[in-house]
Amino acid sequence: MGRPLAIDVITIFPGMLKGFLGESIMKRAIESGAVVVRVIDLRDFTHDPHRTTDDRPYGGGPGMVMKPEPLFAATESVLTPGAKVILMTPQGRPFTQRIAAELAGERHLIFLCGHYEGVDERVREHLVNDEISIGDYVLTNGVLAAAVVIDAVVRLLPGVLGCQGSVADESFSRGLLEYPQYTRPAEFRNWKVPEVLLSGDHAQVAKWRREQALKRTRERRPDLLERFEEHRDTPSGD
Ligand code: JDE
Repeated sequence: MGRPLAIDVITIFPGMLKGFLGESIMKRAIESGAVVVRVIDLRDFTHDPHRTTDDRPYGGGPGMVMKPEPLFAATESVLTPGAKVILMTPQGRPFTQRIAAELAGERHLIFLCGHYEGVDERVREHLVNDEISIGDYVLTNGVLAAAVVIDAVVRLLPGVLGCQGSVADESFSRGLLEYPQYTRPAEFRNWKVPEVLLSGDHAQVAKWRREQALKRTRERRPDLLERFEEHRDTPSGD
């Protein structure tokens, strides 16, 4: 096994990550030491009786803004040289498989999970060094967005998926959608598995799968196909 990836998640909803971290591949990745995850309660870095993490915006207007002091104190309590401090926000760079691979090569990731209308701009300017969006929609807070990114990154760490070799083989890693998959039985309610998959002819199977992946990508995600044709030799989903 290589060096472990350290991940800190700073949030006012630490409980929202407990189920995610305690199940399936994420649980095994933690048990195996491939990743070390700490969940930090932002309220532990407040000093007032109400444990306040947000306040009204200067200049007026609706909604609340996350205060800088608790976010700086919580981050600085875990900061290491070279750590990547990531803010989850709809304004960030759109998350892709390529960014997942990039983050899987880091040593220490610190996720700041925004809430309300956003965070004080000084957090962005002087604390954060990356901003990531998981898509064009608004969540009530960034912790589920951080969980999505962590999931995509941890499965890429050496040893986490076992010997399936499935990461490199995924057609999405090559910029296409997956081909259709079938398992037994060969006939179910009169619906038959395509004959070629039962033929044992590996070259024909590979050809069929390539065609199906291209057809599916053309129908559902022509945007991916354009990029696939532009950079046929770049090994990533971006
Ligand atoms: C992350 N895609 C969506 C939401 C927000 C109006 C209301 C709320 C740091 O600032 C944030 C963070 C979040 C939570 O994350 C997401 C998300 N990827 O929603 C807001 C923005 N406008 C602000």
